[in-house]
Amino acid sequence: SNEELPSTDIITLTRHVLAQQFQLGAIATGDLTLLLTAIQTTSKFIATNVRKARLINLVGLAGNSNVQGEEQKKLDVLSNDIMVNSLRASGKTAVLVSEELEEAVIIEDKFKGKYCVVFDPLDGSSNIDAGVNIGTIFGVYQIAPGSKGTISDVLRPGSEMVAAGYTMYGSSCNLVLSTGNGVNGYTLDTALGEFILTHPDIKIPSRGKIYSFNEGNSMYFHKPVVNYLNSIKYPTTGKLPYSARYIGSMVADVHRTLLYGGIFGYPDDKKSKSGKLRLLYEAFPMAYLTEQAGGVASTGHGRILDVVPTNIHQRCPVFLGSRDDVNDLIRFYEEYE
Ligand code: AHM
Ligand code: MG
Repeated sequence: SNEELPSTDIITLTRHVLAQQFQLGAIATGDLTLLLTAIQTTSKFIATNVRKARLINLVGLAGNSNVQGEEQKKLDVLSNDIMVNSLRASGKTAVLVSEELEEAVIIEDKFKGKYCVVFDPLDGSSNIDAGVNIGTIFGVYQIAPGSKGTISDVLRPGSEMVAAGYTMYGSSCNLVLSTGNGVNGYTLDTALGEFILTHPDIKIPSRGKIYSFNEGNSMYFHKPVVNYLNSIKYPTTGKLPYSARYIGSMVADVHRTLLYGGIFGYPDDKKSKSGKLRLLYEAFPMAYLTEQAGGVASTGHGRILDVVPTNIHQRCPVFLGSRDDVNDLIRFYEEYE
């Protein structure tokens, strides 16, 4: 009969990354695979907490006490703790930068490894209490040769990252990852507790039909952005206008952009001089994934991955997505230069 048999040869994230590392031969020590195993574990742990948040009173403000008198932690604080603990214990990290922590964490010698991880443990905070998609964003650097792991190991352009990705907590839990060799998407099989390769070799369409901006900020936008948005909303020469989609969770908006194409933007404007999104653990990882998927990621004035950070929490304007769409926007910027 035509009945499809279930596959007996599933490709888990660990298997897939290991296979890619094998191809690199001698350079690969398996350390990155182990680091990614730790990151997968944190994503699974955060995913279960996100799912049961309403039931165990994790939403809302931190500082409430539960019946046992223990402090209830907000989901984003909890997610941060989960990541710091797991990444430290992996023995593979030297420096950690989290959106939730003012200072970088320098890992003590006992646990020190050669990777630095920059992350936003739970991005999209305004969406948490409404049950809308949220996610974890991460980027990985390797410490410079001879370095013991200092802040300068993460104040480097995004182009020097060795891996980047995000996990989206939505109707399913999806981990999207690049180790510098294309982009792959994995879906958590909750019964197995494994991320299974479901979206191999993601490529962004060269042009899309969707734009994703917080247009509520329009009165603050600079001219190039205003003119660009008008050009796609009121097209000339018989083209159709673009559709608007804006979730307000970067992970969800970027995920859709990677799969469907189009443009996602969070510009700098008259109110927010550098935009809103953080360079190290929001803009860089998403720009890295976008480029690896064949798209373009720009500040409007240049390539995001070329920006050299001076501060771990600095902000950066972000435009990313389909090659043709982002290049259209860049042309509007060039008119004003
Ligand atoms: P957060 O780190 O406080 O969650 O803010 C980051 C989020 C991004 O996920 C999203 O792209 C953006 O903020 C949305 O901002 P706004 O509500 O201004 O549109
Ligand atoms: Mg954030």
